[in-house]
Amino acid sequence: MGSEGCGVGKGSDGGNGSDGGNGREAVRRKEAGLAAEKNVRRFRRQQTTVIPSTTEPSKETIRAWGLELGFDRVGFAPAAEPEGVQAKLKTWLGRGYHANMGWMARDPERRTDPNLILEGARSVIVVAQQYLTSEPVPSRPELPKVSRYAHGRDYHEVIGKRLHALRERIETVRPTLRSRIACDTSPIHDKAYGRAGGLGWIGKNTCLIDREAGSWFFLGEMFTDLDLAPDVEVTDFCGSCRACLDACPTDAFPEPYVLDANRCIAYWNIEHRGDFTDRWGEKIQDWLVGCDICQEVCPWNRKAPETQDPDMQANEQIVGVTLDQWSSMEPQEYRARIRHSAISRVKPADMKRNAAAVSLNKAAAGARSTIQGSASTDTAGTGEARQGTKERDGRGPDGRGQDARGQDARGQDSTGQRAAGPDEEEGAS
Ligand code: B12
Ligand code: SF4
Ligand code: SF4
Repeated sequence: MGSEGCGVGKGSDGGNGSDGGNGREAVRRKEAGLAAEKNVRRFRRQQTTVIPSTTEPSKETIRAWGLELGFDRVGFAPAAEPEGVQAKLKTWLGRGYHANMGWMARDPERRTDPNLILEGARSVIVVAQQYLTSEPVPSRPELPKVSRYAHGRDYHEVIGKRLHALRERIETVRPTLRSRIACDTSPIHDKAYGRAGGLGWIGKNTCLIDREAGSWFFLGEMFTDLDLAPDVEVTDFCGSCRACLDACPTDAFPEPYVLDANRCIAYWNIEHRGDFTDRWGEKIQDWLVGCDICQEVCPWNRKAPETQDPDMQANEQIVGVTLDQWSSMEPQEYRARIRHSAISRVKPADMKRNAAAVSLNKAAAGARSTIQGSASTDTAGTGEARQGTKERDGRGPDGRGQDARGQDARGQDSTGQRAAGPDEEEGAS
């Protein structure tokens, strides 16, 4: 998602003690003024070239520290523009696929040029934080659907904090470390660096996917001046599968690997400000916040691991709220409730808009179901599950049924065996 756009920069970072941005540094800068800041920058530049580091923690040490701090995976990417991403990003913006996310169009160079993030960057530590839990979506049938990314504690906060802790550990070995931390908080293309650091491939649904971990994970980065060899990139394992493209109820993929935010539910119920237009109130169906469909159907998510991380567990304050409660909530209560949640991206008025639309959609679906129920003896599906021409029918790409918790879609089949991925199933390479 795009917390970076709001400029709040939660969990974001202007750098460490030697790269500006923390509390002490901010105060010092304020006192010293702009001229002094320029001197500091000049000094730092000299420092990089004049004082070579003699001690560097190894990749394996950093990886072990990262895992110890709670990350699920740690990788290393080169501090170079991830291959082809700048051109892809510009084409995407040129086609207006960023909808009203004007902040996406600012500074496209910065998103993919590590030197614009940290001058003299030499490597990028990339981290993955799994967020799939056993909590079903919706939590209970009477509740609205809040997509999984927003169930637990705000990932910007969690990843930011852990990256800061990782940096402190690295500094015990390399006190002169220059670094910059990001997690969807700066104009940086998180997935491109995650991909370059071996955390997965960018799938046709545009999410970063790993064969073992699926795609239910968040990404964060630390740009550093450490000399660390990059990890090996992962091959694209989408093969000939197109489950996500076919399942998207709003045809948001103009082509594989390209998402048009103008047609994505997650854009409309999270990023769009103000009233819905073009019948988007209906098109969001019963998704109050975000949308998980193109991930739920992905075969690589069938056996994605559930995280036990306390910070990622579903928060009842978020997943246990009824539509009526969301609709009538005072802004003050709303803010208190969503304070440590990724939902803080959704403004109180926009949450009311979403809740009103979902209520209408549920009522319409209920009415359709009643009519269908009296006209036919076919009771295989609920009205809700039949809404819309392309709506998810509760089945994965192989037609296997899925309960409200998406259990089977995650491959927890009776044998307990890992479901084959698309290549294994279809022999594609
Ligand atoms: C803007 C944004 C959105 C927008 C647009 C989504 C999009 N796909 O661009 C909206 C609001 C729709 C959105 C939705 C979601 N988002 Co979002 N979002 C972002 C954000 C801020 C920027 C993404 C971006 O740069 N888009 C621009 C286009 C150009 O990039 P792109 O989609 O990656 O598309 C390009 C690639 O696929 C590339 N490509 C294709 N093949 C290849 C091959 C190679 C070799 C390379 C290099 C590139 C490449 O070409 C495409 C160009 O069209 C990032 C955080 C960040 N700062 O990076 C989070 C981020 C992508 N979002 C995230 C999440 C969790 C979500 C949701 C799951 C939340 C939800 N449940 O509702 C959905 C998923 C929808 C989806 N299928 O993508 C995570 C994804 C984690 C992961 N495992 O992939 C991120 C990384 C945040 C984070 N730090 O964890 N999001
Ligand atoms: S998040 Fe939902 S609406 Fe957006 S592309 Fe995926 S399936 Fe389509
Ligand atoms: S559903 Fe299939 S095509 Fe889509 S991302 Fe997953 S493996 Fe790739």
